[in-house]
Amino acid sequence: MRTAPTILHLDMDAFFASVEQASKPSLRGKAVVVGGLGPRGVVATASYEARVFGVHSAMPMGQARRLVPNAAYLVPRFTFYRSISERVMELLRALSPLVEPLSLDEAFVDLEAGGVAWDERSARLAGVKLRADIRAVTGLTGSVGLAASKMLAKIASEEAKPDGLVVIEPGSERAMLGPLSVRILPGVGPATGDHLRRAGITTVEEIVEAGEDELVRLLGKAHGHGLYAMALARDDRPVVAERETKSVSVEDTYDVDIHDRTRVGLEVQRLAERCVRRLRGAGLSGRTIVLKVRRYDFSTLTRSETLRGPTDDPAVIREAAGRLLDSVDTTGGVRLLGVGVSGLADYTQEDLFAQAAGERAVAEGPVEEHTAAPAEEQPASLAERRWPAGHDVRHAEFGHGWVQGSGLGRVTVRFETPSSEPGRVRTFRVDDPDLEAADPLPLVLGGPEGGGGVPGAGSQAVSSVPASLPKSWSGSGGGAATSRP
Ligand code: TTP
Ligand code: MG
Ligand code: MG
Repeated sequence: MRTAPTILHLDMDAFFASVEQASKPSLRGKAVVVGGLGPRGVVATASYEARVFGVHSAMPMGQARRLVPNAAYLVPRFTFYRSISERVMELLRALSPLVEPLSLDEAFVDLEAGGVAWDERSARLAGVKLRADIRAVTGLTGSVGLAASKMLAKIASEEAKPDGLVVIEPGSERAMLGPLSVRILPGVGPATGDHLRRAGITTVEEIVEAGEDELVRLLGKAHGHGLYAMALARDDRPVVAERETKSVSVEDTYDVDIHDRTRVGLEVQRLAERCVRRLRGAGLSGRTIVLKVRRYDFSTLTRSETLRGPTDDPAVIREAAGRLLDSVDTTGGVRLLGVGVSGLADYTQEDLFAQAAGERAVAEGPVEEHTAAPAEEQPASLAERRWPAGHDVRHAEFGHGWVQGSGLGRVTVRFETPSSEPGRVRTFRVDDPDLEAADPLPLVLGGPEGGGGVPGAGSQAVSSVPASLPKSWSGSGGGAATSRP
């Protein structure tokens, strides 16, 4: 194990909820709950103001509403969160080539490998600067942990929450871990925790006292062994750059070029289904669908379409691949076809999924509604679906605002922007011709590229290009089925 606290763990504070508060001045300092508003909805996250009342991730939405009836209840805006996450990850990649993202709001960084830190002082300075940069670029706060191992860096960032920085000095690890609950160790969930408790082990210290043999006897060889090492603060796991799977794709080369357009269409559908099986097998979903076509003359092109949220729905992916094929000229025949999904996510929570599908249906307009998730996964009313709570709108006369609520043929909008004072509320008919859906505004004015805080991939992802149009397309030359280097 290294001797300086040069592994950094960053985790953004109340990420989705903080983004919403930064977007909506009237919600700052208030209880905000982001999650599925449908009947099976669960909380994705809650602002710290709402957590005081006991609301937490994965809690049924109904329970949250009973605990904090006055909170703002908002539908997640994955595309926007992802664009902000991208900006944060860029800042991390500027520190080191070894950045290991764990989720949208969380990553390990090996500062030593980046040459930006070699001892406690330089590591602390890098952490302080990172937090300031994140604030400047995104307007949000993230908490930083610094330690000599991944396990301890993550524990440190947890301790630092919210809006803080904690360094665990090498040498102090054992003393620090000792009195903590066994649940702090990676791999100790409720079940293992219970199992250990029944054996009289509740703290990390007690694991060490019980000894390795006892741990192996209780939990089996692999788990017992690993856990004992963690309890002794022995953790040599390296920071691994990027996740390995950036896209999931399948392709077929044909012995004889396919000329028949119907047959090409069927092959694409078949490949889409195979691709979904792989995607699901890996427990992933993705938001960019890629079609690859190699023509008779070996010219190869890829076309892609980016949905508003990640999906693993075969119907959605088949349809997207079909639409992409519509824009490709295959006269002369094709030798190879491929279908891939990139922009991978591991939101496996079905409910958030349904929300993402809802988001997409809104983006594509009512005509496409049949492509969304099954009816029972949809929020209650059409109005709620067309005007999801929390989403941005624009009114011809009153300007930019967001949906505070809708129902009974009405939609209530609060008119404010990230840089304005808290705004006023007005109510309209849901079919008011002056009201239209809008893209989120940058959270920070005057970002590095001059335009705003969320440029680059972000502003593209939330640009006014309809979600159903191809986002990118590259000409000949064997384009890879990934959207990002
Ligand atoms: P977390 O980092 O676990 O939580 P958080 O950022 O909201 O709060 P904090 O880190 O300050 O404790 O998750 C990051 C985001 O991932 C979160 O804002 C929403 C989403 N999420 C879900 O959608 N479902 C979940 O069950 C969890 C835990 C998170
Ligand atoms: Mg977080
Ligand atoms: Mg996190």
